[in-house]
Amino acid sequence: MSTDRRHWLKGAGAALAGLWLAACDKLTQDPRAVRVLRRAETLTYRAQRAATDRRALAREFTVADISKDFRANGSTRPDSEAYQAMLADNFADYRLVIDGLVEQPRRFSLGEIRAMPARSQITRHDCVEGWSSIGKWKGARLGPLLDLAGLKPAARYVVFHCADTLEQTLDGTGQYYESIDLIDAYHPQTILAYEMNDATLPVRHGAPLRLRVERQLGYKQAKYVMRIEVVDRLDGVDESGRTRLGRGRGGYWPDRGYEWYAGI
Ligand SMILES: Nc1nc2c(c(=O)[nH]1)N[C@H]1C(S)=C(S)[C@@H](COP(=O)(O)O)O[C@H]1N2
Ligand SMILES: [Mo]
Repeated sequence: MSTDRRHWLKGAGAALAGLWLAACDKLTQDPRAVRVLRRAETLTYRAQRAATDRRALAREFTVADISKDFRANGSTRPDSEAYQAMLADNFADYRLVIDGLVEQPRRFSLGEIRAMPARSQITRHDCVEGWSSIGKWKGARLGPLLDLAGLKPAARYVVFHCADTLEQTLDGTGQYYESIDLIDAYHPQTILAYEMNDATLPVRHGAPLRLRVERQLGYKQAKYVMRIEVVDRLDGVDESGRTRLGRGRGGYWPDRGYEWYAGI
């Protein structure tokens, strides 16, 4: 089953279930409707099974397993003036923006994010380049943060816009970004981490906030997250026919040929 179909089922499932309950008495008198409902039931069941796999937790490790030297990869210090200025001020002026397909666009200070429902986890980070490191992460769960903004019904993907430009391109598609679907966004281990190994998240690992989406590979773990945009599609174009998000494949590395869904 396609991911789109799954999103649709997850997003629309609850709403439809409600409608069906309300309309149920009338519908079940119509044999055609009964057939449709039965089919939807099997579909939902299959979607549920697929979604249950996706909801399983990534393996967690113990303090003794934590890597002595967690590697840093990709950008290790965004060079933009805006980032440098925030860093110089210890991120006092940093605000995480949540916008796009939300009822109420929001801006959160680090203090507000630290006051949100948090989770700690010791997990293994696997980079496609062939190395792994185990680290302890603490951060705000993404789901409750999104709920504060309130997803609009059309919401399908959550896009993370980062502070760093990894490649200089004329059209600006060299800026790092990543995206996940709503199943991963609401996964209990999906957090915006502000601590690593019991200390403030270091710059080389993504200060002040980095995504941990533990069921996926390293390049999905967006560092230097500045803005979270909720969208209905990843390949949308603007009036001039230009892709709105990078090159339209949902992430800096997916735009360059890597899988968008990098499950492990
Ligand atoms: N903003 C941003 N996020 C990023 C990257 C990057 O270059 N910029 N590199 C990715 C890759 S390929 C990996 S393996 C991890 C590295 O995270 P680490 O530096 O904490 O090990 O971050 C990912 N997230
Ligand atoms: Mo990576």
